[in-house]
Amino acid sequence: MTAAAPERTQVAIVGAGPAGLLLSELLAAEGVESVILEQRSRAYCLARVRAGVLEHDVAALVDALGVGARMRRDGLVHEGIDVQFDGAPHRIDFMALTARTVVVYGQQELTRDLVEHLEAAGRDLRFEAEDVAVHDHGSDAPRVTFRHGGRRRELRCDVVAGCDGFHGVCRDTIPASRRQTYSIAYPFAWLGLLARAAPAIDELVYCSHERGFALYSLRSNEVSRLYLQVAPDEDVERWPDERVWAELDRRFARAADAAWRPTRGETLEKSVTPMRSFVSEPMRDGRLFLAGDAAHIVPATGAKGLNLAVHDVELLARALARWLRDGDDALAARYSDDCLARVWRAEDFSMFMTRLLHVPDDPFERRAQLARLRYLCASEAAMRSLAENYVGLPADRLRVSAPSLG
Ligand code: RFL
Ligand code: PHB
Repeated sequence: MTAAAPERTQVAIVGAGPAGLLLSELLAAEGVESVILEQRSRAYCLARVRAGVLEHDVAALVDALGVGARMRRDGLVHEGIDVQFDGAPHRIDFMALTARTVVVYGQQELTRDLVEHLEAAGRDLRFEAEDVAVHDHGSDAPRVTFRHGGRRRELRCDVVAGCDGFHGVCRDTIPASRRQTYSIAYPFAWLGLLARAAPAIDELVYCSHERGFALYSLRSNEVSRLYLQVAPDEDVERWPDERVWAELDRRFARAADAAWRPTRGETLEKSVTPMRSFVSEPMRDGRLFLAGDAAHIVPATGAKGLNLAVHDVELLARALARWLRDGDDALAARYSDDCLARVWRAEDFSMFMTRLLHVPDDPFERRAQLARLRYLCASEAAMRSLAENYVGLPADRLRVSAPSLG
């Protein structure tokens, strides 16, 4: 295989998930050049079904970048969620409790909006980049090597942004002696179903049932997204459509309305997702900066993964612009600490939501959990705490800046 002449950019971005795509947009808005290297094909990236909930400020950022037209048209603004247990739904009213909302808009759609916007603007986005490897990030002249279009290539840069998700290569480029990882593996996974079916709900229903957790979400007025708590090693083949719908009917059953059940429809996608919590610290090593799932994973119960990725790259773009354009590295020096303040808050909230709703084996734990659920839905203070975390906390709630008592 022949080698192409080395190329150069300011920021080499590894990965075209939401973190990498949005980082490229944000950098361009600051006048900083970047190249995105993505191992998968364009079609694969646009077809990947994942998250669905955008925090209030994340939706506002997408808008401010000029990429929000379709999200504002097709996205669904939700002013609350239902928490269901003992066969009855209980509403948590975000609007009343926080004056903020969330936008339900598929990550798949946001990815399409970003890819099309980057391509229309003529930005450098390369799909099917193979064998991506980061070199010399401890020096002033980092490089990324890869294969593309049948040639070996080298991209020289000022900084590498590792936006390559949990299974990417960037995190492991940092020597184990210079990072610390923290993780929890939960004893269950989610079976996710995307169905062409008009949702029988107006807002998401998080349901804790003796048979296990279930989540009723949606993508549009015609497409529903449903999840079931299953065993961690569950084989999707053991879940033909009829079994999935029957189990959803059981878990979502409402005592006050025996006829109510999820609307059925053609299966568009079905898969099993593990639930895990993971953080790798610090999020920077030399000239390699990690963002999004490359540095941290949350269980999906809190709907925080995509939102965290966006918050990371918002800080990263600002820090890199200050450094590479203005010569001031103060924000770059703080990048990891600034991100981790929000990351750990979201880790705690996601673990809280997961433990609140997924059914434990231990009967003592289950009875305590039901007491927690009843308290949550009876106490305005408890509901407000959940609501403000769910819609997204402003930065000033992530640190204690002054003594608050005394
Ligand atoms: P991504 O989206 O994984 O993108 C990483 C990209 O890097 C590429 N890549 C490489 N490229 C080049 N060379 C390599 N060696 C590479 N290795 C990997 C990959 O192909 C990919 O394109 O990470 P990013 O950008 O950090 O974004 C994170 C989000 O995708 C993730 O946190 C969310 O999907 C999590 N999540 C949710 N987040 C929310 O905020 N709200 C939700 O409602 C929500 N629901 C969910 C979720 C995730 C789920 N699954 C399937 C994990 C529901 C589910 C079921
Ligand atoms: C989704 O719609 O995919 C979704 C919504 C809320 C969650 C997780 C996933 O907490």
